[in-house]
Amino acid sequence: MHCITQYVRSIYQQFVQRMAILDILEYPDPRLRTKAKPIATVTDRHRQLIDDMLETMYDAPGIGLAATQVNVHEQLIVIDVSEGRDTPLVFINPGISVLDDELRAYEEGCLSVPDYQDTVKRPAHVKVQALDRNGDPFEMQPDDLLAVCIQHEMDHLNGKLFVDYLSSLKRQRLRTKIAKRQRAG
Ligand code: K1U
Ligand code: ZN
Repeated sequence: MHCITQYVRSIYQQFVQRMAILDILEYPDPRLRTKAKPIATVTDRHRQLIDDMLETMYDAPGIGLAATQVNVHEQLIVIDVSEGRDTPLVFINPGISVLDDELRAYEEGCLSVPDYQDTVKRPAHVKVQALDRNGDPFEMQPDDLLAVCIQHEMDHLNGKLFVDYLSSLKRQRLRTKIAKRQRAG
């Protein structure tokens, strides 16, 4: 993260607003399978959750986080794919339409599946509609990593994980790796 961005953020948090680092649920926690509910009205409670989720995402570090991953089952996502880590995006009640048949393969990771990456193919061209942190609607046609990340985070809101796209052999290997790690403490 750029030093100046980090410095400004830490001063802001210290004096202006209290934020919290939230616990991230880890696969195979069954709570990750919960379907998130739409948010009827965006309130200050949601804005606090957004700030806490951004703080948690930057701290992890990650490029996205869905409310499901912090055990809040409402349709809310935060993302920052910028190089400077200074362009936070918020998507409330996101909807997606696939624009054509083209798929793109990308090596994905997940904060709920630590130390594991694998390739997933997803639609390359999508249109996303959502509400922002003030409850105002917006629409965008994201490219590249942002398109991948939005789809990954929207899957979380539907109780789906990127490992669900993998072969059963790969998923079995992953479960064995996690079980071994848990035994080792
Ligand atoms: O949803 C999540 O668990 C966050 C996940 C998002 C994601 C990454 C890659 C492809 C699709 C979706 C992550 O952020 S994993 C960590 C990561 O990719 C990363 C962390 C620091 C710098 C750059 C990338
Ligand atoms: Zn994830």
